[in-house]
Amino acid sequence: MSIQRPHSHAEFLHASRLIPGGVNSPARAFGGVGGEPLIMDRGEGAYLYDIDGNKLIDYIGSWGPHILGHQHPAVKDAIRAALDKGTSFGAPTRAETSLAAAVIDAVPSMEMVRMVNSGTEATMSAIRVARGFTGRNVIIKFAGCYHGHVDALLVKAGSAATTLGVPSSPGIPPGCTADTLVLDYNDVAGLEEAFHRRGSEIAGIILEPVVGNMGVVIPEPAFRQALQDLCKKHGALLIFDEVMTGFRLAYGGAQELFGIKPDLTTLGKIIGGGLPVGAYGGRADVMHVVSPLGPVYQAGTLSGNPLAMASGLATLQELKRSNPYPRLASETKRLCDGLADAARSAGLPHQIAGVGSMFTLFFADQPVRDYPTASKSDTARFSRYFWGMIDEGVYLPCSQFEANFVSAAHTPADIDATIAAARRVLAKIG
Ligand code: KE4
Repeated sequence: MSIQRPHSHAEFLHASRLIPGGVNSPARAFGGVGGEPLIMDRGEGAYLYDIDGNKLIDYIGSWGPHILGHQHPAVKDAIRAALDKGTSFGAPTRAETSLAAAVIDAVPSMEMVRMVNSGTEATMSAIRVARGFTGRNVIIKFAGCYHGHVDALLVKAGSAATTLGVPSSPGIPPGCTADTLVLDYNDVAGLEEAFHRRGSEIAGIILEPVVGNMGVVIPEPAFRQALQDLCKKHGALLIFDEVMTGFRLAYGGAQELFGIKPDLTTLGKIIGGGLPVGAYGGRADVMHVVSPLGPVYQAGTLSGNPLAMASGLATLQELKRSNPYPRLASETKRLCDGLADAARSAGLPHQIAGVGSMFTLFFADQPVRDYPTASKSDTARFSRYFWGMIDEGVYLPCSQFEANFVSAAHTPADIDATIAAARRVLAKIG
């Protein structure tokens, strides 16, 4: 039964006359699946409600922030209390120190941290700090990883850049990316060759320690070891972009799962609890180059905004108090097993990749370990799956090249309903 969405259609036409593509971020544009986005009215727990009154089980969670679900009471209460003091002062507040302390407590590799307003600002700042600290220019990134819309990193980028077919964006002068070296994820030989040829020029490597932005791709052990060994040998900095994985895969992020201490880490999403926050930090000696302590400039009018700090701190405190991670992992695995069984029963080639509460169902007949293998996925079949699930009341990321997120608000009944819906949809999409 197709869900009816006349109000979304009218509102989207109106928005499209005022905002490019009718959206404030192309990831929401449904470009990869065709059709028009649903216009949302509100979120409650594991559910979104669109302006036509349709209720959907939400596996986007605002693209990661809502690990506790929408409108968690503790988060709302914290924002309300902060609001009663004002919204922004342009001066230091205790809230900023409190969130910094919570982040540093959770992520042992982070001895100092600077708050910014988005993941993009965090990664942009982190590569500037790496270049300023080492005095070198080259940054290595991996095809399919997405680190926000930073000029130097919008090269073979994942997420909506890939979804919409523009992984390397126009409008970026060659000089901005001349020092960006793009390799394939999990390619140890390629990494060794790059360091053999240009090791003395490499300021750092930035990567998603578990990729979400080409769909979920997991780093192989040899690749994880090579990253650390080569950076140490050549004096380059290892930068974990944990904007998505931070506080998602574990309270200490992917680096806690893998037992790796990167030199710098970027964060976002969950540390804002749904309000705009990004952060970068790491070794104290590296962070000492950051202005006003050192010469590497980085600033922001609303960085450390009190409302956002309150929202992020309440989120981290609730995660630490409730420790949802074991249940998130077991329920996500149950969901992935159910989806795999449904795809198998339907005779559809598929790969499932899941870590913690992040997962992707790829319509691919080979394991997905990098951008070339991810790109072989059947995106037309994904589109039929996506719309079939929408009609079943299940809201998935609108691209094959994104991660799905399970929240602490998803109930066992929600997981059961999602598996049952997938079984019906996959049986008929062909
Ligand atoms: P933002 O600037 O969107 O806050 O963060 C950029 C970013 C950096 N690093 C990683 C690993 C990320 O996943 C992101 C943003 N993720 C996308 C979803 N895949 C955000 C969705 C959007 O662009 O609207």
